Amino acid sequence: MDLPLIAVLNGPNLNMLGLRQPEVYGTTTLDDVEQLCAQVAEKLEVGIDFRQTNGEGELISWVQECRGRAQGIIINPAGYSHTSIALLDALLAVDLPVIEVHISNIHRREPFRHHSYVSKGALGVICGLGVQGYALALQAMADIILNEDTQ
Ligand code: CA2
Repeated sequence: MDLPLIAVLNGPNLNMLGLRQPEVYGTTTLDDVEQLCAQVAEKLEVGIDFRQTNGEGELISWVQECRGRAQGIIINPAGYSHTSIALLDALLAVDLPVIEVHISNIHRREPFRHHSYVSKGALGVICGLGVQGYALALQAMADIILNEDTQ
């Protein structure tokens, strides 16, 4: 039988992870994050579809494609968190559980990062725990999906 699928979507500039600004985002690359997610997913017995894009439209299309295909969405919308009502609308329309992840603690940073439009469409938000936030989000999402019938 097919494993439940969790989409792990990453927004603009996260392809730079580990290559610039290590004082803010650490030294782990996005490839390392994908490997970490794959390891955690294997243990949890869920599948993942891990992607990154710099385009707002592409990110929105990927959210729409999750309908009927994935059971949950983990998203680090990066800069679009703070600007994109269109991304929020897509997440609300897809009607799947959403967990928002930020590597840094957006509330300790510049005021313009303190508000996320995406958070209104998220069941939960993890921020400030580094790339480990992705592993924690996967654990929480697997729990939500696998126990859906009993909630
Ligand atoms: O902390 C996070 O995960 C953020 O979503 C990262 C975004 C930022 O706009 C959000 O406010 C918080 C930035 C992603 C760009 O990441 C880079 C990593 C290394 C070098 C340059 C950018």
